[in-house]
Amino acid sequence: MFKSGFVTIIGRPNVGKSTLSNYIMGEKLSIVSSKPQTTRNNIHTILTRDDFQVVFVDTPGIHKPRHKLGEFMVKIAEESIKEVDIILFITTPDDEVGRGDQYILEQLRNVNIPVILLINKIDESTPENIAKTIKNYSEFFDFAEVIPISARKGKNIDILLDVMKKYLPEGPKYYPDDMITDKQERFIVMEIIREKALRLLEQEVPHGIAIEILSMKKDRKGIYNIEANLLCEKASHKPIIIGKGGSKLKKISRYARMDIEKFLDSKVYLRIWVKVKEEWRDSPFLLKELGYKD
Ligand SMILES: Nc1nc2c(ncn2[C@@H]2O[C@H](COP(=O)(O)OP(=O)(O)OP(=O)(O)O)[C@@H](O)[C@H]2O)c(=O)[nH]1
Ligand SMILES: [Mg+2]
Repeated sequence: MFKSGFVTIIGRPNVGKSTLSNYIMGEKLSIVSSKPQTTRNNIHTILTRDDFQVVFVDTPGIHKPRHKLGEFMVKIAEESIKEVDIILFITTPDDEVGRGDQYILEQLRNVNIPVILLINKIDESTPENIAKTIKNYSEFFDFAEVIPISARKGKNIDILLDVMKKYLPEGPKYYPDDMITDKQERFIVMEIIREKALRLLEQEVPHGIAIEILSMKKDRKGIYNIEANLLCEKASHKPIIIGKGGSKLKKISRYARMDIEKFLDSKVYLRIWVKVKEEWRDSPFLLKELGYKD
């Protein structure tokens, strides 16, 4: 019997949703950073095995939004629970069920879908703390299963896949074997550049960044020529992003190029221009232009 279905990965920002999605896929399709609110779109990835196919939805972390971009992110994350067969709710070891998690779990109370609790980052915790977390969360919500994992180290992910398979309904193969995501190459290239900016910049600067791919063409020698705008929110951010003598921007470009070459399996020329678009995170028009739309 072939099984298939949709599985959403939800939780607060920074708990490791994208790291888990990447580990399961064995490929980096979602960007990861130590800063919260890294993921901004729902990213579908497709895992196909002999006897099942799962479409995972990596979602933006659910948080209290402070601008229209945040509202968009939370909305699409919350909507993901309506269209799936299994919900993977991720959290990290903690003394109590925090407000953020309480808010998310309240919304899951009335859905008729199995919710699996994943306690991530156990590599940084103790057995006592993990046990306490399991107890507190299980008292707060009726989970179908509880699995402590480390997405970074790949711990207990095999168990997670086995458990998940149990809850998958019988169904067809929705996508061809070789399809691993619904996202275009262009989207992933844009995200790789944004990831490097997120990692190399500090404070509020990286959260106000968006990437616009202006062109992406393969020339006759098989080299990709990519041109992109790096948008920032404030004029004062521009010199920070460019850095002394252009050093910061060069670093962002260099790291991005290396990852894009790996992803496209090809040599890449990458040019990035920094542009200011005042308060784009609150402009419905710009949000739509940059791909943050339903
Ligand atoms: N120690 C440890 N760190 C982890 C683990 N999983 C993820 N991380 C780290 O946690 C940080 C956040 O990881 P992400 O995968 O970007 O988290 P996310 O939930 O997708 O975050 P948003 O997209 O912002 O909602 C990164 O620095 C990861 O390397 C883990 O199992 N153990
Ligand atoms: Mg993420």
